[in-house]
Amino acid sequence: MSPISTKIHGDILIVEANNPPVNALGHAVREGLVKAIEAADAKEAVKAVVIIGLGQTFFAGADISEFGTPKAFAQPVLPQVVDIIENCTKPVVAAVHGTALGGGLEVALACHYRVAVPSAKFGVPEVKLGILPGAGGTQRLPRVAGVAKALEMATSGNPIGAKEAHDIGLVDRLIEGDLEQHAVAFAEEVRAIRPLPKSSERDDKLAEARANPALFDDFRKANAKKFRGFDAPEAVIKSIEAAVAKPYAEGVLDERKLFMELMSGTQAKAQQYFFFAERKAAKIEGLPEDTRPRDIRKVGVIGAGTMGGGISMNFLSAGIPVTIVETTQEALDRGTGIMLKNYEATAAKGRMTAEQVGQAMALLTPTLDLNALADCDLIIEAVFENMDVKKEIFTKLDAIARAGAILASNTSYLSIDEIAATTKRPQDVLGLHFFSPANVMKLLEVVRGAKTAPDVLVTAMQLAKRIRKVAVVAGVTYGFIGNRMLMPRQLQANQLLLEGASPEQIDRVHVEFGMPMGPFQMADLAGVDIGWHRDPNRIENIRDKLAALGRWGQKKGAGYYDYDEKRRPTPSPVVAEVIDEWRKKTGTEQREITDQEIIERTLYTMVNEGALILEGGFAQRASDIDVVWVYGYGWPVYRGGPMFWADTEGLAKIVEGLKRQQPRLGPDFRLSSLLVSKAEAGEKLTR
Ligand code: TC6
Repeated sequence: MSPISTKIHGDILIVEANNPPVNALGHAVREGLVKAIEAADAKEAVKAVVIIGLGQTFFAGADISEFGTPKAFAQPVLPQVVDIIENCTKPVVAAVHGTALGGGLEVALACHYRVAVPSAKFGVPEVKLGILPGAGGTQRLPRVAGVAKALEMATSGNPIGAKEAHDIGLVDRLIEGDLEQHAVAFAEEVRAIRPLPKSSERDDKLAEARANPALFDDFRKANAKKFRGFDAPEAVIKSIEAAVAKPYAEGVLDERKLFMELMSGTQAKAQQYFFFAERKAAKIEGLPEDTRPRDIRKVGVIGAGTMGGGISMNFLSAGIPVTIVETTQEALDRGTGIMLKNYEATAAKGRMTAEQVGQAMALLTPTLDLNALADCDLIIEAVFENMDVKKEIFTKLDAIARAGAILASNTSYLSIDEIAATTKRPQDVLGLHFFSPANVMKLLEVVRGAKTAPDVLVTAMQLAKRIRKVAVVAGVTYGFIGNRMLMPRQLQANQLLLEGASPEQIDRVHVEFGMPMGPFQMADLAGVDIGWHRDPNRIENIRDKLAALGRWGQKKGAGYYDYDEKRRPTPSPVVAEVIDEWRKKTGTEQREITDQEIIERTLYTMVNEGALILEGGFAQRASDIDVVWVYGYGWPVYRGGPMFWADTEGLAKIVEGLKRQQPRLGPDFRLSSLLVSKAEAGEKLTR
């Protein structure tokens, strides 16, 4: 049965799309749309057309699962579909609810009119998939919404709301009440108007940009940092430039060429892979199908430090009450004060109203009494990393928490099984590892203990979605997925310093690779003193020495780099001296280190660690590891994640590099047999 059906209301043809879950514009939908428009053209009795989506949304875009398959190019392709719609001899009205995204917005732009419910959203998220709106979107959107708005929407991929869309002329009428009924009434109003308004023929909104072509370079400069490394934003800009500089018929050809170039590139493949990786991460293999989540109405957080405060904010922002516990009034006041300040800073940026800040803070109950957690459905411990302290807390919680409450630890490294064993309810215990700053970072590692109950896991995954996190399930292994993979990278980076590389060189290689910062920049940001034993007489490595010298990173104006008052780094002669001293002390011979060696020793070893994690069953799938690294550590999404990147590099090349470097990788290095066997079989990690 075709996902497109039609019905007649008076002399208006209603074209309904029914392709759950998001009415993606797969081949059958495209075919159905063309047939419906052709029928409208052919039937004398039809005076206008309304296109509407059944279910939760208008068309949310092209069908991404068709990309890379022959279906994506099966006729009619979307550029043909939108032209057929625009060239319909009867007025066509797009009736939008949910999201008109990507190809969906391109369909709406090709319609002669657009009406929408106030909750509808409009966007061109293609850039997030490494491509551009390739069905006339870069040509029609600037003509309808203006060049500046089109640039912003198409390079960010972020949608705008219906009200804004209405204000800028993208939507002709906002509909309160029944969408179909009002869209039909609208179609009746406009049925006789000729000539039909065609987006591709509009010129008025291009005039400003034609008078000021420098706006494109200004836009490039203003966003250079954000676009660094990505191919798609520049192609989007070029394509919109063509819309301004050339007639429509030529502009679409430029758009097509740029689209095809992007689509055949590695970045598009990586970003499209990542789209599905993110959604797959939410699925847990092997759970009984009838597993139902537990009800979470109230959350308790132990510890009002940076982590505890940030974790609490997630729940407060989602409207879930939080009881936060500290050991002293001073710490409690400091913690809640910082939370309020963070909310106020968000409000100052216009992302929250003062009223919303008040509402969030009103849901917070600060207390010094652990017993106040007795009525919480979920309790998250967020105190410092010390197993004894954590065990003591969980023993107390076991006595306080109500039956069925979920007990979680925010530990970054420690064994959830050991923690769970201190309670009489290990089935209710799991790890919820948030990343700092916890109110901002999207990643949540959900650590599944040996005895964690299925419904506890399902609850955590559902709750993550409620607080807008991307959750990945990890097994109990030191450092879980993310931090475990960070360890070989850090070990090799430190060793490379001794062998002749500088912090600047190692960081540069990582930044050029696309990471937001290198290992030493990260250490300076997080604090060189983190995890330091604080004994100035016990100097075991370069980091200890820097910490003992008070070079604790950015906060002290000195770490692996020197910092000026604006926190701009410069290479430090003191650090160079410390490294030199340490080289002599350890008798390490200095040699020239190539950038390639840095990649092999810091990134290939991470890939190997990822493969060991898979081998040990500590991650469900390779793509989960990629989700951790993109959302938790800023791995460039245009490289897909470490596992996808390894596949694009070729596993044989990775194994060969690791074997070549093996003599330098230290006594604890173990080559993953999974990696080796996949390399030998010519297989991939992500498949
Ligand atoms: C484009 O249009 C290019 C045009 C140029 C042509 C020349 N295709 O996210 P959810 C699936 S590019 C296929 O969990 P939500 C998704 O995998 C496209 N599948 O739901 C998931 O499947 P599962 C531009 C899709 O309510 C299920 O639907 N458009 C697509 O949280 C539910 O998804 C976009 O980039 C798709 N386009 O959010 C929009 N979209 O259940 C991408 C979703 O098997 N989509 N699925 O795991 C979204 O941003 C969101 O899905 C949403 C709904 C906001 C529409």
